[in-house]
Parts: sequence; C-alpha cells; structure tokens
Amino acid sequence: MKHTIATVLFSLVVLSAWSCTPKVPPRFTLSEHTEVRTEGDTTLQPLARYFADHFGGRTSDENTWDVIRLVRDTTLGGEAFRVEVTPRGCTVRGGDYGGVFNGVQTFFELLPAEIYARQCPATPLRDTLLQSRPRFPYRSMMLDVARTWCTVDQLLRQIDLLAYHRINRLHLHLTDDEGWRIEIKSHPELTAIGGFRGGDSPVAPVYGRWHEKYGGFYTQDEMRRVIRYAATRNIEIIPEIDLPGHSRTIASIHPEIRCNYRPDTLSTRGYDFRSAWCVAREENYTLLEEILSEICALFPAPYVHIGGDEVDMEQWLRCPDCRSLMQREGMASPAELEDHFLNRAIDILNRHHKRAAVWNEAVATARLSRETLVFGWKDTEACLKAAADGYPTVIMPGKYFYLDMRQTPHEAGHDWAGVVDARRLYSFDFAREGFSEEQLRNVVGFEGAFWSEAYLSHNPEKNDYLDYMCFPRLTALAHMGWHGTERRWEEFYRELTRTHYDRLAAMGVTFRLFPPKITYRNGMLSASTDDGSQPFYIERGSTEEHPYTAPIATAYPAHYRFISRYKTGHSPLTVHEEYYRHIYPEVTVTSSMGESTRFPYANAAQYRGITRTRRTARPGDWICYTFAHNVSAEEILVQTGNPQLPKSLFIEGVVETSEDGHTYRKAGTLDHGILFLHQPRNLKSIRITATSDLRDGTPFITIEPLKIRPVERPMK
Ligand code: TNX
Repeated sequence: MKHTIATVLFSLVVLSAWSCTPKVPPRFTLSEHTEVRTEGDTTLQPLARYFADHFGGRTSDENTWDVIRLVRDTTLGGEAFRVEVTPRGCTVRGGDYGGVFNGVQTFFELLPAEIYARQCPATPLRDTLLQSRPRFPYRSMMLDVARTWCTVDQLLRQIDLLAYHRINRLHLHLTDDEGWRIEIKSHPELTAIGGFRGGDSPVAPVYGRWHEKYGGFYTQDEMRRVIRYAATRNIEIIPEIDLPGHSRTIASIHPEIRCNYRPDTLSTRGYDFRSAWCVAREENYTLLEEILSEICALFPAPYVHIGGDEVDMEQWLRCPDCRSLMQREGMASPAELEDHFLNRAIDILNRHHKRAAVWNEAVATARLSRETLVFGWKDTEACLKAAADGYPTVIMPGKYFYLDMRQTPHEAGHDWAGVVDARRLYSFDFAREGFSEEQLRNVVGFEGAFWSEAYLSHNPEKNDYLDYMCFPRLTALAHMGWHGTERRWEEFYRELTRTHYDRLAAMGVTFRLFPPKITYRNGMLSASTDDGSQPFYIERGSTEEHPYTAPIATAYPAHYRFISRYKTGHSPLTVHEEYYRHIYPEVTVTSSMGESTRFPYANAAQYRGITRTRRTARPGDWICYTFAHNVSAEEILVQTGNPQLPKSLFIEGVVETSEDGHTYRKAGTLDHGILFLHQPRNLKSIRITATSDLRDGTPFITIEPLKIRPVERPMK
C-alpha cells in the first residue's frame, strides 16, 4: 500500500491547448456515430460499453472515422491516465483498468453536463491533452446497510454516483446490532432472521420503525451482480462483518456465542442487549470460519473489514471463561482479548488469502500485523497513532468525514462529532492536523461514512436524504482524494458552483446547497445566495414557497423560513436567528421511572443535556416538568427521545398541562415522541404519560430539556 510522496500534487495538466492557426481547425465531434474501440484488449470491453452507453455511441468496428481508442499503457502509473483529443480521433490511455476508467471520467468532464443524464448532444471538442494521477489510492465511501437496508437498485445507483467522482471503494457495513444483510449459505438463519427486525423478530427494533418488521438482505447472487457492476466502474466493494462487538443480531440468533453468564434483563423486559462474541468459547471460531470463508470467496477485494470498534469489554470481564483465558495467557487487559479474537479472525482471512481491515480501536495495543488496514474514525489522534505505528491508514475522523453528521446546527443528523458541511470536510489539512512526512506515507486515502441509524426516519425508499447527506460532501472528499488537501476552499467552491452543481443535477442527485444568508435590519428581512440559486420564502402557518425578490418589511423576522433552490439541489430551511432564541425558566424534573446516576434529572432540568430514567416505560409511567414560576411562551417543544433516532422514547403518550400543579388538562398526544405546545399561557407544570408499552425493549427512557421560545414581541 506504500506510495511515494512524490506522487505530488498534480493538477490536471493541460500540456498543450488547441492550435492557434487562423483558419478554424476541424474538430473532433462526439456523437452517436462515434465508436469506442479497445483494440483487442477484451478486459476493457465493459468499459467501452459503459462509455458508449453514455452518449449512444458504438463499440463495434464499423469503420467510422470518429474513433475513441481505449488503451492500457503500463508506462503510466496505477490509476493514472492521459487523454488526447485531436481532430483525427481521441485516445484514452490508462496505467491500468482504473487509469483508463479515470480517463473516461475526464473525457466526460470535457462534455456538457447532460452526459451524466446520458443525453449528450453532438459535441465538437477542442484539441486537448490532459494527464493526471491520483494523490491517494483509497477514495472511499462507507454505507451502513445494517441499520437501514438499501435495495440492490439503490446500491447500483450509489455506485454510479461514486464512479462519476472517481471514488474507487464502496465499504459496505453489512452487519451490526440491528441487522445482518449478507447471505451466508451455510447459515441461512443469519439473514432469514437477522435480515429483519421489529414485529415478531427476535432482533429488537432499536432504531427506526418499531411497529412493523423491517428489513432485507442481499443474496450472494445479488451481491455478485453488485460487485461486477462496481468493478466496471473501477469500484471495489469492501465487505464488513463487524466483530467481536456490534454483534447483537447474530447473538440474538445464536445466543450461545455470548459470554458464559446470565445477564440481568429485569429493566429490559427480558431482552438480552449483550453484543459481543465470547473470546474464550472455542466453537465460536468454527462459526467464524464458516462465515468468513464465504465472505472471502464472494468478495474479490484483498481486504475484508472485520470491525473491532466499540466493544463492550465489561461482558468479557464478567465472563469466567474469558477471565481464565486472560489468566492463562498472562493478558493484562481485556483489550488483549480483542487482539486474541481478531488475530484468530485474521488467521482465517489469511488462510483464504485475504488481509484484514479494522476500525482504529482494534490497533489500540498496536499488536495486530502491520498488513492490517486501519480505518481511523474516532479522531485525528487515532489516525496519527495508527500511521505512526506503521499501519496503512484510511483517514476518516468523524468530525470531518461523517456523512451522518448534520450540516448546520438545526438540520437533521447526528452531532456527536460536530457540525460537518462540505466546507468543514474540505478543511481537513494534513499539515495542520500534525502529520509528519513519515505518517503521511502511511496514509492511503479518505473515507466518508454514512451511518444509517437515523436514515430510516427519512424515507429511505426515496434517495433524497442520502443524496442530501452525500453531496456535495463526497464531491469535496473525491477532490481531496485526487488532489490532496492543499487547495483553498474558495477555489473549490467556485468549481462546485460552476460545474459540479450542474453535473449533480444531470445525475438526478438531490444535492445540498449552502443555506441562504438571512439578515434583518431596520425592519427589513433579506435573504441572499452566492451560488446562483434562487431563494424562496415561506410564511408562518403556510407551506407555500414564494420566490424571494426583494427585502420583506416585517416586525417578526421569526415568522419567515427560507430555502434556496438550484435545479435538483436545495438548501436547508433557514430562518433568522431570532427563531432560535430560547428561554430557560427554572424547572424541576421528576418521573415515575427513577433517575439514572450517569444521566441525572439535573441534565434536563438545567437545559444541559439528556436525562435517562432507571428503567423502561410501562403504560401509566410519567415524566413531569414543574416550573418555579408560572411560564407563558410562544411555543414549547415537549420531547422524549430523539424523533430521528426513535429509541428510548415514549412510543405513545399524552401531554397534559396544569396552571396549579394539581389539575391537568390534555394538551395533545405525542407524535414520534414529540409535541409542540403553541402559545401556552401561565403553566405551572407539564406532564407526559406513556399510553403504550415500549416495544423495543430499550432499558431506559430519555428525558430531554424543554425547548421554550419566548412570547413574541414586535422587533421594530
Ligand atoms: C459510531 S463509527 C459508530 C457507529 C455509529 C456512528 C454514528 C463506528 C465505528 N461506530 O456504530 O453508527 O457512530 O455516527
């Protein structure tokens, strides 16, 4: 995986421009008469077809004069290319298949954006010579299909989009606590049962839909089709079987793989949440061999990702068998048990001629072989350490590369790693993050990760949310993977707005635009954009969008929401900051479910964070907020749990309010765990009462701070 640093920054080098002779030279014209030839190199045939399909051209020898030749030229490096356009014909040379493919993508960039919609008009091309090579060999996206399953067609569509960006890896997170998505022929139960959760499945519906059984999986035949489709597009599928933690699905189907003790499941209504494989149980390695041998045979990639992240080692410390294994082997910490387990898995992979890829925790002790590919997700420090320890390292710290993070503070998405928009992602800089030359030599590239526990709340049947979360963040990642991290954002932003947005639109991607800028001065509310998009406004109480053409005279800036649109792209709904002004009146929180010691009531009462109860909810259980002094407000958001991550909330419940703390009046029922109280007046207390069982078996309820907007006064 080593590559020299001399793979320097390159930009696309225009070696010679078109000629400057006075008479207009004849130009090469791409049209349906153009023929793509591979000159007998049959391995390039699928690529020729892919290329020609984009403009309705031919791939057979028909003696036309408009010919594009695809040529493998080993004097160029891996994935490097050279594209030449002359009036007599074009040549796309590549150091290998990937190089020719990258050259084809560069050829697309010479054409109108319609090429991505396969509707390219006949196009005359200037004489051109372009050549380039990637800065990093590993330009990747991770898709978590375990939490939210995607259909085969959705995978193929995603592969197409990645390929247009010269992203060359798709890492599929195939198993997790909430699902098992890949057929294992020797263990059909893994998908037959583990492919679905909720309803009567033994796999608890911790995320997403809890009333219905949800899911799906890929048969090996389907996966072979995906692999082939990806390979034509220079994308290698990296499969991940997450071990030895994140394994609750397989542990629910095969409880015998867990540690040798009975857990206390009193507070979880009998559901066993333990997610780790027992390290000491010898039969576990037989099951592992049966699974991994099929994975090795199915996926042609040299690496199989075996996880290694976020293992709950408490389970091992409570297990008499694991403890005696530690003693026998003189292990000082349970982290060495993880080494032991992963080394056994790596032995299996090696026997099947594969190497292991792991998350950064797995090399915390730095005892795995240096052939192991490390994915540094936790933070930059984890990446620096892995690289310093001599591991080939994929850079993906969450606070830059997690595509499930929200892109402004009020948008959908997680925020545990921060707020990450394309600009933030693009700001990752090796020099500033402290990489030495030696560490940089071990960096193989970047990966953007779309974790999907919240995706199920965003209509995954349509691709809109995935598109919105991926683009243009992956456009930025692809750029860094190809060019390195030295370019200024302003330069890339210009490229984004002038070319990429049109290309994304032609691809049919619902991409994200940056929010319009909202200002309020002298009673006038204005919106502006700098990317050519059109802002619209939506008045309070309405859903209708009106084109914004001039500043709006109003004393209530918080009554307007804005969105900007350009072709298929749109910004988030954006409001003036006044909309987010909250008040924090003194309140106490109580509940019938007891208080967790780690997440006490004070967290919610002091508007600091969430509270957890000591146990899960039964019908009749309640949460009560009591104000020190009666409160009036514009709006109060009452919320249990996080509606995007439907776990640990009241599935169904009523909300009541009281002016004296004794007599209550019903204010409404929860919808996905939340209720807005509009213009409540003179409240002493708010009580939420569960009206149904918590069917997902989570061990606790989360109590959120109230979000209270002050009674409105005109601002001008
Ligand atoms: C951490 S990243 C996880 C995932 C979650 C993700 C949510 C990693 C190796 N583990 O299980 O889906 O955070 O952002």
